[in-house]
Amino acid sequence: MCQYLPFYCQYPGRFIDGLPITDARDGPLTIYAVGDIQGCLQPLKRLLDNVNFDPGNDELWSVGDLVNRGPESLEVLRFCYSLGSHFRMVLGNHDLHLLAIAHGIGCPSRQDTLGSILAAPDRDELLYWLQQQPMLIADQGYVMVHAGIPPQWSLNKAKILAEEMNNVLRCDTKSLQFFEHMYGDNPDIWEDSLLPPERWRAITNYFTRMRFCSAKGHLELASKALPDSPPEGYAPWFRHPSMLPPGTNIIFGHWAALEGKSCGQNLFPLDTGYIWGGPLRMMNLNTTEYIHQAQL
Ligand SMILES: [Mn+2]
Repeated sequence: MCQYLPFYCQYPGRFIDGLPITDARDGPLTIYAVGDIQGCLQPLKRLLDNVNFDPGNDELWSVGDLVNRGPESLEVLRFCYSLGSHFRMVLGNHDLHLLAIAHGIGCPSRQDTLGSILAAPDRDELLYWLQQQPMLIADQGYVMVHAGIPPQWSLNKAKILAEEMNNVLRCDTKSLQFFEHMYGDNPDIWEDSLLPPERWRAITNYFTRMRFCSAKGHLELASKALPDSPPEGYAPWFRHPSMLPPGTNIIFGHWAALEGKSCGQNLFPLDTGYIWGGPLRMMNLNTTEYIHQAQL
């Protein structure tokens, strides 16, 4: 199922782009990836207890949306931050919404539960850390994004555009400009000629909000349709022929209505909608096994 796993298993260390990194760890390293946590710390802790997660050795990856809607957004941020280099994540739309509000730009909605973070004495440290996080991780034989990768982008292109956003988020002036113009559904199609801030909004909408798109990559962000009954001319992003290398393993979240059902052989949908009454899903990346925590 995972074409890179045998290679990985020969070298139980860490890789970036296939090259082993020498570090001081010994013993087996297990990497787990968890779906949209959205401020629900207790089920996450149960999952980690159930697999005997070793924070000094194992790694926890998150598909993003650490915060919002759930009761313990601040505690989730603090917990993930406390894992140091043993935690890796990609940004989700709720994480970006939090950052925009913290910069005085976004408007909290009535369902938002971000107040405890904004009032916390350690908010600046936590938010600074959050804003350093990437929109795409390609490592260990997996590609992880919050929502997806559109059919018209190669993996290399997706990596380059994600890196462009890393640079935006790490620059004080560019990041403010980005957040000021982040909200909105247009442009609905990628063009290489797009210029900031529309360019940044388009990249962000693909990586963090996409569900349905056309075969050419037109985004349909307004639809509340179920995955099996898409609006005319559109389909779930992963149904279209893509530019990704065959067999690319994609870990993603964001789409609770998929209910974690199989989307294809190399696709790993991790958002099973804990915040909507479903289980919280975690995946062992070494084995591709799913582990679930039911509602507490
Ligand atoms: Mn999301």
